[in-house]
Amino acid sequence: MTGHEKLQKWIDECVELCQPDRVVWCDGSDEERQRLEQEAFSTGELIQLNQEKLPGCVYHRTAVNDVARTEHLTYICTSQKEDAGPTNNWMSPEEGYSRAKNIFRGSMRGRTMYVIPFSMGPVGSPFSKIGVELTDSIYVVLNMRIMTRMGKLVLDALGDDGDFTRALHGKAERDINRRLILHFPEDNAIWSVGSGYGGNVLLGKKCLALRIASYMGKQEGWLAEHMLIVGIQDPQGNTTYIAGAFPSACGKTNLAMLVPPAALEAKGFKVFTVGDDIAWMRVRDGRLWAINPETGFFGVAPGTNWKTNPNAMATIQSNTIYTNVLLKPDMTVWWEGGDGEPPAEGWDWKGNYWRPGMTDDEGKVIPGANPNSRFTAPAAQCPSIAPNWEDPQGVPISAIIVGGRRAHLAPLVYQSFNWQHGVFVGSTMASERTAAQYGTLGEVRRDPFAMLPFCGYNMADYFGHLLRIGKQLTDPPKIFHVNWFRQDEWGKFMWPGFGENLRVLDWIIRRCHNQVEARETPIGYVPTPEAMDMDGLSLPVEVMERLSAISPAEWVEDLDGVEKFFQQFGERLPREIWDEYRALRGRLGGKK
Ligand code: O2Y
Ligand code: MN
Repeated sequence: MTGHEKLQKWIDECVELCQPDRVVWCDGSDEERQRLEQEAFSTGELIQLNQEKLPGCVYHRTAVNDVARTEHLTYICTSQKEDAGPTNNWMSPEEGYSRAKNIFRGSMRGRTMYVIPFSMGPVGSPFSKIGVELTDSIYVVLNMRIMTRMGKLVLDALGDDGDFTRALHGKAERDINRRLILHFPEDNAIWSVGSGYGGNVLLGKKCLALRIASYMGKQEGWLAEHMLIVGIQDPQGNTTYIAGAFPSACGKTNLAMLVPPAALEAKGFKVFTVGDDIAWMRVRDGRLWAINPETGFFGVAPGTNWKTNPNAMATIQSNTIYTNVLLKPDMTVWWEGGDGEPPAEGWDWKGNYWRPGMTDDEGKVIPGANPNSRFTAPAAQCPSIAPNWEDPQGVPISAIIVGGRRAHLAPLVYQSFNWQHGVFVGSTMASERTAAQYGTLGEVRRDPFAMLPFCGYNMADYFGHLLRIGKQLTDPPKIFHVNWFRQDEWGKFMWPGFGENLRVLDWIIRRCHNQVEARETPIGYVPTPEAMDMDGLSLPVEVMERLSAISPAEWVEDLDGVEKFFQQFGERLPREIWDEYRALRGRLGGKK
């Protein structure tokens, strides 16, 4: 099927290992999609949804033990343990291959192995990378079709000797005790076995576009980041691009598809979505340019509705794969935090008959949709998609925003003093766990640049790489920290809500263009109370002041946690990061 000898040899080896009954090369055509869907309908792997109400949409349920990424089974397999670093699970490549082979061996008997050539980034763009995923899952093929450019055009671009990431996936028994998600950055390879869901199996996404690509970026001098990309057009018609790093479950998709508040829309502001999860960035002419390497959104369904994210809702009305949501009797779908009243009955994400308020043996209410249920939808269908979202040269980034969920401490927004200080701010990024997340409520999880689960090498080296990239930039993006989640003494959110965030982005943009003053504090620059455009929003000045207030005592206490986090990297942590740490302590009056 291919003149690419290395590719053919690798496929032969995988066939020998997994023993599929047949091998099918995916061409990416619509005829192929229809054929695979029909086959999946006949086996029950997919259910066809109501084609009048949701044209082109299908439904899938995963195994009950297979509903989210499994970080504890995710490994970076480098020859030296230190190269994976203290924040990654590590296994030697020998052990990784050997343990995974034991699970893969013969696991595709009676099944088909699909060959998916895919490109992360527009085919032919200087940013792009090619991968080939082998999988025994039609669900994976159909998701990859939405999330990546795939098929014949990619195989043609690969030619007879192009480089590619070897990505092998097998469902095996989908037994959590026989599940491994392994990355071999030194071999440009990914092996994922024992799962059929999401980030574990759509190997172009978290595995390639973040873990393997971050390693490639360090070797080749570019950045693979867990960041959304959004363009804001001001009333004069100028568009400024912002990249934003937020931990999972902090509203990245909603921010990427923001609808301007009415008063700002009336002035002529527009928001354009470039990407909602991953940014690949390169230095050109002293600036940082970014592409979204994906072509779809793999978004969380619960909480998404026509009020919280109308652009996402419009996107998912057709050609969408719904996973683990509630199935209604009219063959449409519903989820908690979706639109309208819960349906009177339906089938829950486990396939059981469901009525609202039903309880389990422990008396807990049974949700219709899994909290991590998803939609996979084409980016091109998003009403706010930027006209240039597929520009092979990328878009120029003027600001990078980072942020987590902090009830106290962090102000609504602050600007770092410069790139080096901004890298420090990103490296101290943290989020408090919510009730929806595994772990202790309120516990602070350090998640530098939201890359903790996704950096394919030692995070200390990652900070060093960011610092080096900064030295190549004559016009670097300004780095900001935001916190939409600050609470008052009664536990009430002080910022009125997600829909108003464009006011903060507008201040950030005006800072980038030196159009607005700010107040200098020990942690960085914060807005003066009158600096933000508050037209159409009545927020008392005292609240704005409290949103920007800084408590040096709280910051000094937080620095103790930062110090502990940094200490695990030992000698490998760049000196500049410790310099920034000490400088901040000094500015706060809390010298050690
Ligand atoms: O649970 C999964 O497998 C999906 S995780 C995910 C999906 C889309 C975008 N981001 C994430 C994430 O965990 O950051
Ligand atoms: Mn993500």
